[in-house]
Parts: sequence; C-alpha cells; structure tokens
Amino acid sequence: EKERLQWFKDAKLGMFIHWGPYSLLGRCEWAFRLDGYKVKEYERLADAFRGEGFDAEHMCNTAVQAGMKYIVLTARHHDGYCLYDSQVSDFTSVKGTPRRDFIREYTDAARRAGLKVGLYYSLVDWRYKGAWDHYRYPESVSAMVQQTHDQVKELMTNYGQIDLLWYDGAQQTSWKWREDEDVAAFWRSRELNDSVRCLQPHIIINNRAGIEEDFATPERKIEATQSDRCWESCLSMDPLSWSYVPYSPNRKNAQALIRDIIEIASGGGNLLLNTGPKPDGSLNETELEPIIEAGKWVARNAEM
Ligand code: FUL
Repeated sequence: EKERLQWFKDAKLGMFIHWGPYSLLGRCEWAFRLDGYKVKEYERLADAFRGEGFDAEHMCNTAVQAGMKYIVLTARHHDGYCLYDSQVSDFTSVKGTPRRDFIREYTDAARRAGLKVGLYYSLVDWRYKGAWDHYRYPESVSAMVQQTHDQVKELMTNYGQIDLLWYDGAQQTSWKWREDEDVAAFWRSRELNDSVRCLQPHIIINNRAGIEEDFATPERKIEATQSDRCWESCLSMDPLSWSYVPYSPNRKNAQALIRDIIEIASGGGNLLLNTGPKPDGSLNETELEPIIEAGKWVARNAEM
C-alpha cells in the first residue's frame, strides 16, 4: 500500500493541462458560467473546436524536458465537453467536429514518454439544470450524477492503466450548497471510487469528490504543513485563468517558479504546474519558456 504512493511522493513535478472548447475564447475555462452562455450557444461554440494543432507526443516530450514526472489533462471540464469517446454523451470530440479521441492519443503518448498518466475529470456538468440549483431540479441531478459514474467508468476501462485520477467540481454546482451538506453522498463518491479502484488497482485519487482519498490539492497556494499526508499544490502561470489567454502580463516567470518548486518540495509536496494550450491544441510556447527554464534549473541544482 505504501508502495502504491511512492512514485507520487518522489515525483515532485507534474504538468497540468486545461484545454477544451473554452480555449477558443481566450478568456478562462469558466467562460460558460461567467459569460452566461446558454447550452445551445455553448454547443455552437464547441462546433468550432477542431484541435488541429493537438500533438500529444510533443506535449508529453515537452513535459519530460521540463522535468515533469507525470501529466494530467482535462478529459472533461465543468462545461461537460469530453475530449474522448463517451457512449453516454454526444458532447464529445469524437462525435463532434474534431472526430478525434484526444484522450487515446494522450494516454498512449504519455506512456511512451515515460510519464505517469493522469486524468482530470469534472464531476459537475454545467449543461444540466441540476448543476445550477440542485434543490429545484432533483431529476436533472440524478441524470447528471449517473452520467458522471458512467463516464468515469469509461475512462477507467478503455484507456489502459491510469495512474492518477484528478476529480474536480464536486462543489462547483449551484451556489446553494449548505454547510452541512454531504458532498460525497450527493455524488455517490464512495461507490464511484470503489469501482475506480476495482478497475484500476494502482490508481491514486485526489480529494475533490468529497472523500480524502490519497492526496490533498491546495489550489493557488502552498500548504507545506500536512506532513502525514500526500499533497500537491496546483498553480497556473496566469493568475486567473487555467486555460489559454493570449495576453497575460502577470504570468509567472522562471524565478517565481523556482521559488515555488523549492518551497513545495521542501515541504514534502508536489507541484502540478498548469499550462493552457492554444485553441488549436498546440502548446503556448510563451508560457512554456519559463516552465522549461525552471525545470532545467531544478534538474541542474537538485537531486530530486
Ligand atoms: C477549480 C476549477 O473550477 C478550475 O476551473 C480549475 O480547473 C482548477 C484547477 O480547479 O476548482
């Protein structure tokens, strides 16, 4: 059991990738919600999503070059759009314009590059009314939760060994969560994770489905205090957006990254460092420059 977590404890650095139809807007992965899109409007936006520049091999090799030991890609964000082939949704890159299973390409390439393979999956899907007000639309909620269970099972079944599952969005539903509400009961997370572990016995699961599981996920902050528990800070280069933004004057530079890496590693954690590829799926080289520079500095100066 201790061995299962060993690679993660040793990893120190992982690459986080936010990419989906929202990348077309160059604003933020929350655009659906922040800009008040209607579902139909957002679906029309997704029609323009092609991913013609998505090159999983280049992406993974770049991660290796930057000293990353694992990689996590948004298989589905809060907008519900799947970068893979789902049988329980039509809102996917396989049935939609790209006609490609990006998750297949990505998982294959990551393994070839020697990276541990991680999938980000948002439990919530904003296309459901139940995601906006779970008290008012209980039927919509149960359909949404069922879709989540089915899709997680697809991801855990069809793409070979998955090393890490990065849930998100359990509470990004309505703003109406009460203090005393049981998030894990809402998503049936215990049942979900039991089936995940059955399909992927080696997998490492984060804490964002309302159950502690294997590791904590401080976001945009460094919490070096939890010595008895695995933890991973996730940070993005842009102070606000996790997905592509063309203009980012306050982006982190290499010095800032090196400081973060040292602080996190010295506290026994990992850094999951995010980059947002361009709308076409190609890497944002301006953002990658400091990432690679920092990764090389770490490789030169530390035996990690
Ligand atoms: C948050 C999400 O709402 C953000 O969009 C992003 O994915 C971040 C890593 O987690 O909870």
